[in-house]
Amino acid sequence: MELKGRVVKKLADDFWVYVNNNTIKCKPRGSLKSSGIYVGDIVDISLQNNLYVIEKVHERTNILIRPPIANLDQLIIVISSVPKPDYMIVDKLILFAYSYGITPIIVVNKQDLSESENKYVSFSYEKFVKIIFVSAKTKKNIGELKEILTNKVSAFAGQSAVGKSALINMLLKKETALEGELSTKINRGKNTTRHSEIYFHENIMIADTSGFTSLDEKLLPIAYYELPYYYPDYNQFKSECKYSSCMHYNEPMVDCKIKQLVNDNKLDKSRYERYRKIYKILEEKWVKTHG
Ligand SMILES: Nc1nc2c(ncn2[C@@H]2O[C@H](COP(=O)(O)OP(=O)(O)OP(=O)(O)O)[C@@H](O)[C@H]2O)c(=O)[nH]1
Ligand SMILES: [Mg+2]
Ligand SMILES: [Zn+2]
Repeated sequence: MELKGRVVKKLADDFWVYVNNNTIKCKPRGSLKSSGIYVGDIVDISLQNNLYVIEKVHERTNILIRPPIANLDQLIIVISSVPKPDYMIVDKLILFAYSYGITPIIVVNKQDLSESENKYVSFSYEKFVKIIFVSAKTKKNIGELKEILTNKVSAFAGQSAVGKSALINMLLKKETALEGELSTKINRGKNTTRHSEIYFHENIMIADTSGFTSLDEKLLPIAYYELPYYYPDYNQFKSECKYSSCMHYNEPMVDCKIKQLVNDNKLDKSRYERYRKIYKILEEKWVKTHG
């Protein structure tokens, strides 16, 4: 009999598959290469000579190489008032998520300390990204966060010290830091393979993916001319730009609705400035690789 489950941990040739509230240790069937099976994969397993074997890997919705993980549903981008958010990181993480078909969600933590970022975050992002204002300390709105995470595989990302571990440990009911996270920190040398693992509690699944914090924009799988496509806040107005291919970049303001809206403070000016910076970086990268 075949069972369907999700790979939640991988160590060399051993795989741990979560099936019906049990974690079962498996080996891949001879014809399947271990390197072709990722944490996050949905697999069929069957019992063969008292040993569970992975028979088949189901089609993936997405796959990340660094950190190695498949079928990620959501990227939880955590910010806080202290340390102050670097919104460039937020914008890059949103782009990263969209380019892989992962839903970005913004969590504004440490509401007990200050609500100083709430207004800006709402103005700039709430039209296209779900935002949850929480406190890991007082547990404010943790119910809402749990609801969003239920039955999904999510990864947490964001600057250091915003409270990712505090939130994850609370959600997973762990008192100490995640084992996996510690090991990634220790093994952060250049050539070590990144560990990835999915931790779960009830129906919340969290991928330990410490590699997201320092996202390099050069890794964004986007060509500069595709950039406008990944800005839902701009897309809703782009039919009002003179040219359907408007990049909202070199076009003069009379021809670009986005520039006009930014100029009228209807769209966030600083997010637009970051858009220009990212555009420029991607354009330079494109020129370098395409001459
Ligand atoms: N006041 C307050 N402090 C918090 C809250 N959440 C986390 N902290 C504190 O913020 C500090 C950093 O939290 P961590 O969870 O370690 O942050 P992190 O995002 O995991 O940081 P890195 O692992 O370095 O990426 C710790 O001292 C926490 O106790 C919160 O909601 N309110
Ligand atoms: Mg941490
Ligand atoms: Zn335009």
